[in-house]
Amino acid sequence: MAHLDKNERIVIIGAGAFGLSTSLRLIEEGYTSVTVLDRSVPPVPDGSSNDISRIIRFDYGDEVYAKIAREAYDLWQTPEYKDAFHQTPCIWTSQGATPTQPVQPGGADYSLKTQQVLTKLGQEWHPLRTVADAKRRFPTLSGKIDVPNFDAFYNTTAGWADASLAVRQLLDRCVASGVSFITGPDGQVTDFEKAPDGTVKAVRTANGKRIDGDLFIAATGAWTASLLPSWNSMLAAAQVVGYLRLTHDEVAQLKDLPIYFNFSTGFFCFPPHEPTGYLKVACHGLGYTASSDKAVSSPPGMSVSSRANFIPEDGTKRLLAGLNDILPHLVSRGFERVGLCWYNDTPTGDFIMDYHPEHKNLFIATGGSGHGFKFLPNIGKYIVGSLQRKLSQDLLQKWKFPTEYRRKFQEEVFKGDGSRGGPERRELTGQERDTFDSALRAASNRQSKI
Ligand SMILES: *[C@@H]1O[C@H](CO)[C@@H](O)[C@H](O)[C@H]1NC(C)=O
Ligand SMILES: CC(=O)N[C@H]1CO[C@H](CO)[C@@H](O)[C@@H]1O
Repeated sequence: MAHLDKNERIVIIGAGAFGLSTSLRLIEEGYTSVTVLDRSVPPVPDGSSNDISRIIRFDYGDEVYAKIAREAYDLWQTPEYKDAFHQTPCIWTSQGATPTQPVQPGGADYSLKTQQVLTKLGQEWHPLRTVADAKRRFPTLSGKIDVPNFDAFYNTTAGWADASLAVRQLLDRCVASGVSFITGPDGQVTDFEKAPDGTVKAVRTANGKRIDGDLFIAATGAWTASLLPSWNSMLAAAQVVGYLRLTHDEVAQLKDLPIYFNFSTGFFCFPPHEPTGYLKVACHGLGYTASSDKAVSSPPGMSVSSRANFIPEDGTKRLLAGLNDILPHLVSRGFERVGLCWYNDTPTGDFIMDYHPEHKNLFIATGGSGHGFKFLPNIGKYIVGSLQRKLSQDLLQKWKFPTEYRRKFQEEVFKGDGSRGGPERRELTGQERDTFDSALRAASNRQSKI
């Protein structure tokens, strides 16, 4: 399928960062028939390419991502993206080993690797060797940050993006360039229609329609494994997010708060989001799964109009513990709103951008693993490069559809890239699922009354 005719009918399923970025790139390269399907108009409310903020950084323990993230970082400052981008220092903290406690996974090791990669790429970074150093440089960190063997580094060349604004603006550019969109039940793909040799002929949608195509690109994020055979190469896992209401004065007082990332627990926070007055905190950990009857984890609920106001109780505790380290005076306020953000994790944390091994005209573009959004401005270039098999062998290999996990157990497979801190991944309990479902219903009702 690597030699694509410019007039082939290309159908992209999913209007998140991967799908939108790909659609625009295809049009820019002269493809004439590009249609994007989704069950909602982007930014899709419960997709991970949404929300008030996403970290934009190029601090990575992996050279490939560090380089393309640097490239993306520069693009975030161009006219097409800069309205949604805010430069802010980003501080990465971790806790070294102590005589009684070995280094935690996702802790100092990953931090050290990241520092080495930055140095190798000639990128500047600044160590913060003590808590006192950190607090001197960032006086808004008012908590005790009481941790043995504190270690941290920062660079001011980082920031955050207003994700929903960035997606809305990219959508406008896609529409203006000639990408077609089908949303709502007409665009909600439920199934693939295949020929006996595995070639995909069409997709079927929630209202029974079918949409034909020559090439299909599944950019379906956390929903992918429930839609097509994924060979145990991806896992939908939910991360906790909390939004704390700040007063006008507090927004001003905290405006210089850095992005603070605790490698040991995965806790991180953003500076205040002025338009909403929210302080957002979250965890980048191993997350929670919600297994369906098909025995794959997938976000519960389809076609929701807003995110459910629910996270498990242990998630709330982790968010508040993280907040207590840096801004203890806000802990008692609690969160006005919480939510789950569904990552599509891969075994190594690498994206999957490759043809499906059993369906030669089905291309898979997903596996963001919680670090994909920052590549909104340039991921489409790499996805299209992979579609055309024009990327270097190294990159094609890095992003290939992994077939080696097919017969393995989930627990052996999803170990990630070493950047995740905090407790083991766990399945949501029955009771948590029920609470989640009622929160979803409440969210939908609230929306439909407006
Ligand atoms: C990371 O989080 C844990 C748990 O909240 C805390 O004990 C530790 O002090 C934090 N480390 C830093 C550097 O904030
Ligand atoms: C102040 C600061 O940290 N700035 C540096 C961060 O890294 C970039 C990229 O190497 C440098 O250009 C900045 O000077």
